[in-house]
Amino acid sequence: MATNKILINKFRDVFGRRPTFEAFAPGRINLIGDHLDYNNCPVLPFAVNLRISAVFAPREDNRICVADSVDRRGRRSFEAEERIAPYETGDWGNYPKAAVQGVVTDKIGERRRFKGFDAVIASDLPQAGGMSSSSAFVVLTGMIFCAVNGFEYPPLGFSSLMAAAERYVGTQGGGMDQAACVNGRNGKVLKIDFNPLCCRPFSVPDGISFVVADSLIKAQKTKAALSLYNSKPVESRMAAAVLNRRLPEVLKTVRQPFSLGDLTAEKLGVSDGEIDRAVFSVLKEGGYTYEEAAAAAGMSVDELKRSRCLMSDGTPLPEPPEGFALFRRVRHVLTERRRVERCARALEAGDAETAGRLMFESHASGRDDGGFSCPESDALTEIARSAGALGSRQTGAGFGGCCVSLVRSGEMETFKEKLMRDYYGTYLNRTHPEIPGGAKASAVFTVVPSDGARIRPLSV
Ligand code: NG1
Repeated sequence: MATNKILINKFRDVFGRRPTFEAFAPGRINLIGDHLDYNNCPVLPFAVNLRISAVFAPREDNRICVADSVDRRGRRSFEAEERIAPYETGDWGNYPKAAVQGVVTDKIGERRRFKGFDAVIASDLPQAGGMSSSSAFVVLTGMIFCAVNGFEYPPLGFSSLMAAAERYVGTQGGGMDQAACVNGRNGKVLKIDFNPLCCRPFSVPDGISFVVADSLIKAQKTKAALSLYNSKPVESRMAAAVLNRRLPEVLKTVRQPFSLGDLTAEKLGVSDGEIDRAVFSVLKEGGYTYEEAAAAAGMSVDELKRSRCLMSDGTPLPEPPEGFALFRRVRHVLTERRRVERCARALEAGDAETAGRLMFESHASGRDDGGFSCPESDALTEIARSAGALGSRQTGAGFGGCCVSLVRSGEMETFKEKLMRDYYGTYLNRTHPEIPGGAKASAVFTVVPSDGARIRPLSV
């Protein structure tokens, strides 16, 4: 990571003046509960000690200029105005644009003119690694834009604003990343609930460490990767449409309209077993065609596509040859939310073994029912298991990226060595000989739960 001094010097070179503030926004690890947030189900992430940092100074006009500290990514410059046109899909400049557009849209009723800023940024987060470098960047630039304009939001309000703002880049995510980035607390894991958003920090048992291992399989947020991610929220919405029509026939306590996150024993006043029996009696196990899903939801195909199935480019999700796996997607959501609750209780009670076992089960659910794993993450978590991890799972959006393992602190060094040998040495060399050795050398590291995003004046 570039030190502040490097960032300050770079700022002087690029903008010909001194920066006046510094800021950072952390990435996050999700311990358990992926592809749940957009279904309003709880998740268990924490902000990490890796982050995007910036030094910045306000400008008198409405221009935002962001430069990368190492010139690798160049600079982006745009104006804060009512409608900010995006760069091409996948361009990093869309993240600050997303943040600024989000705040401008929220404030345009009370203010027509906005102040911009100059900033130099640096990141030590793995890119496309499932550690939310994109949301950290959105939160960072959103926070700077608010600061230079004197806008103040409460932390949960700002988290929700940034979650909605990030959809500008084309992802249909649910808000976990921005909430973890803003509300992170040193030494604490966050239990995050949605609708309404609530972040509860709690301590983790002594003597365990969180080890991250990057599978080195990258799911860049290109158009294809966006579609891969967005297919999951779309399938969830389709499943919810079918269940809204069919579930009340067999479960009398359900109140429409409901999301998958409303299907809990607490809300419905029945047991988990009864919910499962009802849900899986009305969903068929095989794939659905559009016609079948529309008929089950009591809609025309057109209405289903328009109301539930649109991707970020406005076209409906293409029907997979094997059909939409609604049964398995719902099974992932229902079982994973229970694992999240149990894992939170286990960690709070100091029971790392149970928490770890739930992480392994969670990975299997993401692989078999969620459909967002990949062979490399599967191999990596199995190698972590045989290297002594209490638990291990792919974290974040999936299709590659990082795995997080729960490891007894005293066993960390041997654990890391085994991972280096068996995954990066043997497995990856055989399956991906094109991945350079340098990337492998820095792919395993320990993370600690850390504070959320902050701004401070720079001392002169
Ligand atoms: P990452 O791993 O940061 O791309 C994405 C979504 C989250 C959540 C996870 C899966 C965005 C910005 N982030 O995270 O909301 O759905 O996948 O749990 O869309």
